[in-house]
Amino acid sequence: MDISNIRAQFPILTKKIYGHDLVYFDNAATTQKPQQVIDELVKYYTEENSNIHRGVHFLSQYATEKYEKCRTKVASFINAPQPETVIFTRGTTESINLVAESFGQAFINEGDEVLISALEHHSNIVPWQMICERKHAVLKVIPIDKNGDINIEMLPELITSKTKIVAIAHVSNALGTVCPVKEIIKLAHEKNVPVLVDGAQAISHIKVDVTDLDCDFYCFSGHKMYAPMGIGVLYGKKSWLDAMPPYQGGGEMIQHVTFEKTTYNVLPFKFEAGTPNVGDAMGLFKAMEFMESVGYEDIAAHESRLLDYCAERFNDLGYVSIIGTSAHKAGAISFLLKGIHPYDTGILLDKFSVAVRTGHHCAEPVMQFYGIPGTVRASFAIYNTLEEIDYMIASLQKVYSMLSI
Ligand code: C6P
Repeated sequence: MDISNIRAQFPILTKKIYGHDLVYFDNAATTQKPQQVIDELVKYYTEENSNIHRGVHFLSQYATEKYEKCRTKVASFINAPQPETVIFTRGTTESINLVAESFGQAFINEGDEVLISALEHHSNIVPWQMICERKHAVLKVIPIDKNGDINIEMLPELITSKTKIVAIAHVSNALGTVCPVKEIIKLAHEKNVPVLVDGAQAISHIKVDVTDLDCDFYCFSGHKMYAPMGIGVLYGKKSWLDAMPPYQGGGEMIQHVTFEKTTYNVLPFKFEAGTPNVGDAMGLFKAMEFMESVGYEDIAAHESRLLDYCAERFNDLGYVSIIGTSAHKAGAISFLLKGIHPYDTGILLDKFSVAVRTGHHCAEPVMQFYGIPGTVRASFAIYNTLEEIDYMIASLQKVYSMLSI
């Protein structure tokens, strides 16, 4: 794999910040965009822009066809059985809120239980808390161990006859732990409990096959997989999506409206009220093409080399503690310099033009578990290099010598 060829496709990577070459290690927050994605947005708004599904004119039909082609491509990208099981949303957060609200409205009642894990991002906690509060249901949590692995042995006792859904991250954004979602889904299904997988941090690193996983719902954001912000996906099994009520009301999601009664549209339109994000769907199409041009095998191999190398270099320094030491990690490494607040490390790294994320990473319960205010997180993408890690390590040595006096 030719990384310099891949890097050449990302114009922002030539940017200098404070006079240094940008080292972008904040890919878990959002990835950078390749030229073909950027070009597609310009092309769409220059030549193709139109509202879709409602015009008889050329542009409307053309844009409709391209938008639906994107849905079909997403379906094949994640091996969903039918395109109509792919719902476009604004991102993972909206996908999870859609399920919590709509599934919760139909299937969660007083005294029922929703099971999540202690690793979750706030987006996979708060929507469930909100529906549980409204329905007087109970939110239960699968604990994690010191390595940041989910305590899967506890699952059989945590899934009870009252459990209505399990919602779990595929990859933890705070620690990088890859969760054994296939095993969790199998265990939950043995008790007829559906499973939602938050794939926000998995989709750019791991080949996702929703049919093989047999998950009931899978959620991800385009912007974490080289696509624009503002477009995301909810995959759902057709039987669940058919049984769930609409999430939002408005244009497009209806069949007929009278003041007395409204009948709803078929899938996927039932869950896509209002004008959708057509331009960014086009960008998502190009992002999937980009990822396919590299291939998941090469992506995973390269990124795991980066992770292993980074962990080794941290260990060599002797004053770095890695937070989250699971044997199964993808994409991100969280760490602390001994005795130094993560914000201080992050702010100084920025001065060396190294972009990392600091803080609780919208996963406060994970930080509470470790009894720390937050971490510094370096998260990698396909265009990152070992040399960039060397540069971060050299920068960290300077940061440590400045702050450890
Ligand atoms: N995590 C991070 O820096 P949205 O914002 O809807 O695209 O994704 C939300 C989300 C849900 N689940 C997980 C596991 C996530 O990591 C994220 C987003 C970013 O870690 C921004 S907080």
